[in-house]
Amino acid sequence: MPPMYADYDYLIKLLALGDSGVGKTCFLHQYSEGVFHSRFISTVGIDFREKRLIYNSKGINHRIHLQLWDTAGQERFRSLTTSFFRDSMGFLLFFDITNEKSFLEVQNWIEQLKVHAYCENPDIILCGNKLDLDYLRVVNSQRAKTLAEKYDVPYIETSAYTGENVSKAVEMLLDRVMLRMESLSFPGRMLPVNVLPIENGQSEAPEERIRLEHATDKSKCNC
Ligand SMILES: Nc1nc2c(ncn2[C@@H]2O[C@H](COP(=O)(O)OP(=O)(O)O)[C@@H](O)[C@H]2O)c(=O)[nH]1
Ligand SMILES: [Mg+2]
Repeated sequence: MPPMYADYDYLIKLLALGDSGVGKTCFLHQYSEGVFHSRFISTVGIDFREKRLIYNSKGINHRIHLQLWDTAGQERFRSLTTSFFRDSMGFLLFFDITNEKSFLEVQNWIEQLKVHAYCENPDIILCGNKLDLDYLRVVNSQRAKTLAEKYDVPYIETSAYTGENVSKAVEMLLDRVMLRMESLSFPGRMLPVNVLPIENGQSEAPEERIRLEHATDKSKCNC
């Protein structure tokens, strides 16, 4: 059989986490489609969204195939198993700035990630979502920043409704994931600079994909 080549350089899988109702599905939809659906219902069986990016690192363009995995309702039952965390290279951890409980649960989500993700110190961005509802805010920014500092993760406030900081949050995570990838692949080389979306979709991804499996292998993580 002739070899098949991927039309991208990196397949990056990111996972959205956090309590039910914090806006994960809306966020991913806003990021991939650029629109907000107040009553968005995921198609059964499709629990990830995809996007192509050109990631420029030290003058070199890398073609990124981004997969953004949604937890599609399982978070309600606290039944997210290792398989869900295992293959993800980075995590968008959400709470709702208008919902105290969702913020209190952040610690539990981080503890779960530490146990089940590719390493004890996985790449996470903490996202305080629903920034457009600032007038209903119950979690002030400083509290969230203090928690984020405790776990040494960046904190950003987003709105899946207006789109504010949605791309920025994903790019922040991608920067960290790529930095880890590159430090594992080529120690000491290449620092990411910026991320540009590809306007038009490309041909269908072939079966054989370039994966950076080593980055999801706990034994080889350098954290
Ligand atoms: N105002 C506002 N509502 C949001 C935002 N994100 C999500 N929602 C609403 O919050 C509810 C839960 O959103 P959803 O994406 O299903 O949350 P999930 O359970 O975490 O996937 C829905 O009614 C959304 O319309 C946001 O940024 N601003
Ligand atoms: Mg959802």
